[in-house]
Parts: sequence; C-alpha cells; structure tokens
Amino acid sequence: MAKQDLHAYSICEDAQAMLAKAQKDGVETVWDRLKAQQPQCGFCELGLSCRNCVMGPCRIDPFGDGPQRGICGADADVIVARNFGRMVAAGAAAHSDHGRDLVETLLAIGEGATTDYAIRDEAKLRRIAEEVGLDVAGKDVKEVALALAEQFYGDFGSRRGSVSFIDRVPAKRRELWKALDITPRGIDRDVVEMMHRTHMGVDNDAVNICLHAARLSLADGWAGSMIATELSDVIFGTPTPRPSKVNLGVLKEDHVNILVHGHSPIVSEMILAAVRDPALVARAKAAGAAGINLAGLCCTGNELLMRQGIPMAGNHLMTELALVTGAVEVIVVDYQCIMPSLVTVAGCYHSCIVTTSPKAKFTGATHIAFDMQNARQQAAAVVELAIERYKERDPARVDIPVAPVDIVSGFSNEAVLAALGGTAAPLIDAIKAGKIRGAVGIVGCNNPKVKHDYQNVHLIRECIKRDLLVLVTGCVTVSAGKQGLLVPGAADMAGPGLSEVCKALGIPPVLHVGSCVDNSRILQLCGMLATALGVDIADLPVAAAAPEWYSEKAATIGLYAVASGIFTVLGVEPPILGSKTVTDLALSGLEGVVGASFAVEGDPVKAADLIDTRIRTKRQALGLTP
Ligand code: XCC
Ligand code: SF4
Repeated sequence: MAKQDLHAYSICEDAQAMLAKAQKDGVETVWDRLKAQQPQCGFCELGLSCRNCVMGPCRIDPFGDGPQRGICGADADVIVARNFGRMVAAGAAAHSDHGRDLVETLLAIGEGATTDYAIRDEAKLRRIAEEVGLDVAGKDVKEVALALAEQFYGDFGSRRGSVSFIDRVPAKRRELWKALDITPRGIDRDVVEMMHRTHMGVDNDAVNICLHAARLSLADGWAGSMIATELSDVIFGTPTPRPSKVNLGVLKEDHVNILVHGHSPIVSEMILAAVRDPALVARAKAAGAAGINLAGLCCTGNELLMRQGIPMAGNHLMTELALVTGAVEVIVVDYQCIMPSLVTVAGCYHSCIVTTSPKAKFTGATHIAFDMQNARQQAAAVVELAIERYKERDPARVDIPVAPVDIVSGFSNEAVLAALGGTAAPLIDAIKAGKIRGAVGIVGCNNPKVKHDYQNVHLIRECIKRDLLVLVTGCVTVSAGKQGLLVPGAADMAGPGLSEVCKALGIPPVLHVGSCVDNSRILQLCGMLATALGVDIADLPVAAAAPEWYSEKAATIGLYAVASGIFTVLGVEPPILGSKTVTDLALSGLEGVVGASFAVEGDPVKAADLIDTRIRTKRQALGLTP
C-alpha cells in the first residue's frame, strides 16, 4: 500500500506506525487481503446466494433480469431470511458455547474435580442460585455450585418452557414475547431449530424465519451470554472500577511480552496467575528481561481488564499489528475473532501463537491443551515458552510506537449500583431531571471496510455531547480508551448535564461494562430500570449501536437488543438488502412487532441524530423534557 494511504486505514497513531512497519517488513495485513478480494460478491453482500443444498448453489438476480428463484423454488425473501437466520444462529452458538465452558468450570468446582479454579464471589453465587429458584439454605459452596451448574445446563437443553433468567425481563416484555411465541426456551434447542428450519423445504416464510431468529437471539442475550457473564463473575470475581492503560504502548521493550486473545477468562486468568509466579519471573530475569508483562487483545483482554486491571494492547484490527512491533513473544488464544493470519505474521518475527482449546486449533500454531485439571501447569508452560522466545527477539526490529493512555474500567452493574449508593434511584432521578437524557450501548468490533476506530469514536463523542451516557463493551472499549474517553476527565467532552453528574460521581461519561457477552449486563440494567419505572424496555430513553461490526455474534447481539425493545443502529450494512420483505421488517416493521427496529447509518453524526431523535420521543412519551 502507498505511504499516503496509511492514514486512511485507521485514526490511531499506533496503527498507522505499525502499518508502515508492516510494509517495510513485508508483512501482509487484513487491509491488503481486503484489497485483494475486490470486487466482493454482490449476490453475497445482498444475501441473495444460497448453498444450503447441492441442487445449488443458487443466486437471485437483484436487478430482476435473471433468475428470481433458486432451483428448489426459494425466492429472494426466503433465501435472505434463511441466510440471516443461520448468521444469528452462529453468533448465538459462539457466545453460548463460551457460556457453557463456564458452566463446566462451575460443575468441576462443585464436584471437587479441579483445584485450579475456585469461587471468588460466593455471595454472588448464592444470590444467583436463589434468584433462579434454588434452595441454598444450609448448603456449602460446592453444593450450591453443583446445583447452579445443573440448573444452567437445563438452559441449554430443550425441556424447559423458558430460560432461567426470564424474570429479569420486565413483565410487559415477557407478555409480548409470549403473545408472539418468541420466548427463548433453550439455547441449543433454539439454535438447532434454526438449522432445521433453514434446511431445504422447511420454513419458507421469511417473516416466520425472522421471528425465530429473534427468539434464538434472545436465548443468547438472556441466557447463553448472561450465564457466561454471571458465572465469570462468580468464578473470577465481580468487577469493580479500577485504573489501567491501553494501546500498543502497554508493551514493554525490556520485558517478556505475552498477549491473551480470544474471549474466555478461563485460560487468560490462569496465564495471569502464571506471569505473577516469582519462580517464572526469576527465570525471565535470568534470560535478560526486566520481568514478564501481560496485556490483552479483544474480549479475553476485556475480561482481564474488567476484573484485574490488566492493560489492553488493542482491538480486532490491532491484533496483527501488535505482532509487527517485534516485541511480542507469545499470543495465547482461546477462541473467536482470532485471525488465522496471526500464525503467518508471527512467523515473520520471533513470535509464537499458542492455542489452548480443543475446539480452536490453528495449523502452524503451538497447541498447549488446557483443561480443568492442568490449567495452572499449562499456563506455566506457556510462560516458559515465552521466556524461551524472548531470547530469540531481535532488538533491532522492535518498535513500540506510542505511550499508553490511561483508562478506568470495571463498571459491572453491581459496581454502578454501589457507586450510586445501593439503588438505581439516583440514576433514574438524573434521567428524569434530564441531566442524563438517556443511555446508549455502543458495542462491537472493527471491520477493515470502515476506517479503523473512526465510527466507534465519533459516535461516542456525539452521544456524550448530547448528554447521553455511553456504555461500551468489546472492541469499542479500546477505540474509546485510546482517545481518552474512559477517564473521569473525559466529562469535559460531555454535555453540561452529563458532565455535572460524572464530576459529582467521579466517573467517566463512557463506562466500560465488559466483553461482548457482557452486553447481557446492559440487558439486565435495562430490565431493572424498566421494572423500577413500571414500563417496558421499549419505553426507556435508551439505544444501541454497533458502528464497525463484522462478526456473526454482533448480528445476534443487535437482534436481541431490538427484540428486547432497544433501537439499534448498525454502521455496516447487514447482508439482507436483497429482500424487500426482510429489509422492511428490520428497518421499520419490527417497530410494530417488538417495539424497536434497526437503522443502518455509517456516518457517526447522522447515527447520533437518529439515536437522539429516538431518545427525545421516548422521553416525551414518559412525560419528561426531551
Ligand atoms: Fe470480536 Fe469480542 Fe467483535 Fe471484538 S467486538 S471483533 S466479536 S472481539 Ni465482540
Ligand atoms: Fe438452491 Fe434451494 Fe438448494 Fe438453496 S436450498 S441451494 S436455493 S436449491
């Protein structure tokens, strides 16, 4: 790529510097491969291609000149809806299978089958067990863990009418779901049913497929992801506000640098324990390093940041570029959002990619299998490998381009309520008084089709200016943090009302609430606020946005937000525009069905205008000043 182009790819100084170095070092990046893929398939972009059976593949001509039906007779509406349904199923499967790993960890703790993992927040364990209807009186911690694990296994199955956390949903919303027959029943059941429905010759009504997509997304939001979040808190501790740092400057030139990447805290928490082991630190020093430095990428990074204050090196589009610093010994991964290219990029330096999960192996990577019995020992092996790699580092090729930026993280709902004095009443009062006009969850990924971090950052800035409190998760966390938006001082960038509230509480106007499964924290908070006000979630002055989303998981998150009653703006077009029926449903029809819909808007100022208009309408309907 030409030099002058680099600023077009990312707003971040560290990204620009590493893109230039990648060019110099002859490293291919995601942006090079995006270019090589041009032009991308227009049928697929519109959702109009189908390969659900081998009579096909088929495609529908969007201009009306060519075929309007697949070989089986499916039209554009059915093909688009089926493709979208499978996308949502894949996203729900990813989050929820991650959630299941936490249930398995809880079970192992309950059975006494692990000494590596334990319960760090017993009060939360008991609170949740009681909430879902278990009798915990007189039971010890292991017995409660066992009973709760069994209860949550039931949420994955097919024998219940609804999922365990259904009572977190406000009554009005529960009734609406019941009337629409979209109450989530069981995670695996609803995912499997989508695979069934989208087989040739099953569900051939686009709207009916979309309604089931809504139900299965709710099984993710209110069960799979919610279980992942709550059990991560129980096992690894409920987050509380703590300072940390972000960007490639968190790498240390004189240290052994290890990055954790992926999504689950199960592996990364053990790596953290190992890097703090004095014997391993001594070995690193013997190898000539000043110590061992751990930092995060993507959502497993968010998990460690929220609970432990471990710094973040970068988000999705920074993962290759982190290796280009030449300062990373090992990236240890679990699953999801790990570009296969990392193995190749690591091979251009002294770096090593370590995989840990039996369900996520990468050809060319080093596999160190983690399980409930060996996790601590395997984590030590990863750190030892990193120390060996450090000896191979070429100091002449190291470039850590920036100084790190301060952030504050750790705003679990428990922490937010504690900061407010134990109840949501002060937050509700601030909303009623119009100091905080509403709240916006700005979440999701990076996508090389969009200038890196541009839409994420500018939408946040526009929202806080309008006195909208912003909650961030996932890769948007890093986008926000790098621009100085995750510190209390950022209140100066907010409108007068929000600024006043933030300064009084000493909190940033942009709160980091966790990883992508932690979007369930936002659902829970909305449920709590709506119940306290005696209204539905759709009546609240809230909205959501995924400005730079790329992942199937983000499609699922967007849909469960909308199906929960939250207006959601996507910054990148979803592959549904080939069907007028599905597009109309998404952009307006859902409003009359579930009380919220999607908008697609890539311009952050226009996206903020859409959100603002929505929040104005909702405030007025509640009898508040707009
Ligand atoms: Fe992945 Fe979660 Fe998206 Fe980031 S935000 S690119 S899904 S790591 Ni979840
Ligand atoms: Fe073609 Fe129908 Fe088979 Fe899809 S399911 S590939 S549209 S024949």
